[in-house]
Amino acid sequence: MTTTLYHFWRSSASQRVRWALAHKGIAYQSVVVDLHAGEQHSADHRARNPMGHVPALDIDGHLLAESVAILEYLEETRPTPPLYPATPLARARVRQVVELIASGVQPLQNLAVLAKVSSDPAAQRAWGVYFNERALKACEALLLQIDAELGAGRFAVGDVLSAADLYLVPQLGAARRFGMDLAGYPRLLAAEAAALATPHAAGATPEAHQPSAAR
Ligand SMILES: N[C@@H](CCC(=O)N[C@@H](CS)C(=O)NCC(=O)O)C(=O)O
Repeated sequence: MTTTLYHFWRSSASQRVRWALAHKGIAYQSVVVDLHAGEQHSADHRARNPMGHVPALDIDGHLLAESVAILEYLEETRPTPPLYPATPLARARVRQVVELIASGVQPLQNLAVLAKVSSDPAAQRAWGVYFNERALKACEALLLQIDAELGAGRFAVGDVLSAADLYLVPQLGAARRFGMDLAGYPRLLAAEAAALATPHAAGATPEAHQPSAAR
């Protein structure tokens, strides 16, 4: 049965799922939904995801959307290699980081929200920076708390790559696209460097999927 990912190169939520699929060794067919051309609003795409967002994943004969639901489905159906740690507390911490990003910042700065906020690129940028600074500051403090609680690790949570990293790295990319200098977040940068050095990180990045990369 073919697995198909509907995604867009620059989408941070798509990057999370590309990375999870690669991490778990799941081959997929790639279908681009061009957000800049408004293809997310087409009837075809709304049938895949009524919210009109990417990513959507057709897997095992099911059409799934929402990256959190997709990652947890992949984890439950293909547990190895894992993306969530074994102990309940560490799993809760991974989910806390995931939620901080998936609910606490990314939805506030996606294309539809920015378009509603203003048509002025400078105002959109100021909005994006405000919400990214707020969330990244919280995330920096959270990772330090987790280090104190579970023992300092190389990645966002502990010494094993987890879903927390798959959310953190794309969000740092989004913050940079808003022009932010991230030097004030050393714990986040250290986790990012460790995560980007893992085997499947580079293949999931926006740069690896932008249209010019395929030519
Ligand atoms: N909570 C969703 C977020 C999906 C989402 O916001 N996707 C963005 C791209 S990163 C999108 O499709 N935006 C289209 C738009 O805003 O029109 C998930 O984690 O999958």
